[in-house]
Amino acid sequence: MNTPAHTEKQLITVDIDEAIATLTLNRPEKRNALSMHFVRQLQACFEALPSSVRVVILNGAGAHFCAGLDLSELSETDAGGGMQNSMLWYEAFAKVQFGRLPVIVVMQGAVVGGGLELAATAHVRVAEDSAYFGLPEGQRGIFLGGGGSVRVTKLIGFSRVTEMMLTGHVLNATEAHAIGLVHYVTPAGEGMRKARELAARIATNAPLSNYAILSVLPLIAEQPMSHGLMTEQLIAAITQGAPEAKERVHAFLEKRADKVGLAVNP
Ligand code: 1HE
Repeated sequence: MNTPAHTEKQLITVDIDEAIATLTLNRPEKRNALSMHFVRQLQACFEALPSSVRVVILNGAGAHFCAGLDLSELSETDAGGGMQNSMLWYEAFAKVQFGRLPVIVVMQGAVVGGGLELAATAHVRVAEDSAYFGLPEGQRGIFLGGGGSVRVTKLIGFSRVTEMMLTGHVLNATEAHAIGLVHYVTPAGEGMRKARELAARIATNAPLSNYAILSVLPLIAEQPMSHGLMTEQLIAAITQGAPEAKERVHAFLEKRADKVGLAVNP
């Protein structure tokens, strides 16, 4: 249950260092379990980020990234309330996935249920080697309700999600990397360093390119091929025509720009 102390607590800390904002889920005593209040705060934090921010790093305090839905809130929820709760999660998670900012998530320990649904909203996923990934909804007698049946399924496929939900199969960080659920695996305690390195690179991309990657690429992925190719042509022409693209291409041709490197590879 949400006590007054819980609803008053600042459940997310925000640290802004020039173009990079670090948002930390800060309820380690409950393994960062997501109450409705927590989900609302997440949305509010994303909405309040100043325009100077170019990249977000999302992480969780303590030994676990996120234990999913706060199960203590379920006992009083009826069907209508459950649907409203899902809508609230969808609204908040849309701010993460379809906002103006690239989001890098750093995970350790449990990334389960709603925690995995949250991780699936991010654009780049970094797992420390302690991270493990599960969908224990079947065990708890419930179902995914934070968009995971859409997002996690798109990431790792319908068959794997079905099997994980039925059997309680938990993936370790190496397995999650092998199937593309996470992009990078780091040793313990190294996740934030990796995320900052990636964030610094993302922040130097042309803003219009980052916009196209975050806002147009997901639309293209949903479109039939002929529509997708047309959408691609349009956004390609718009980005190529922008003055910033001209300057960046000239810089490369005049040997003033970095070559493609392997610096960010895992
Ligand atoms: C919680 C929650 C929670 C911990 N809701 N309170 N999620 C789950 O089924 C995961 C349930 N949690 C666990 O399996 C374990 O807590 C962990 C493996 C994540 C961590 O274990 P451990 O030994 O480090 O911690 P703990 O002793 O189990 O938990 C510490 C406290 O956090 C304890 O409360 P306390 O008052 O006794 O100290 C736990 O009750 C509390 N806690 N996890 C509420 N999830 C939008 S739909 C999404 C559907 C789902 O997410 S289903 C999956 C739910």
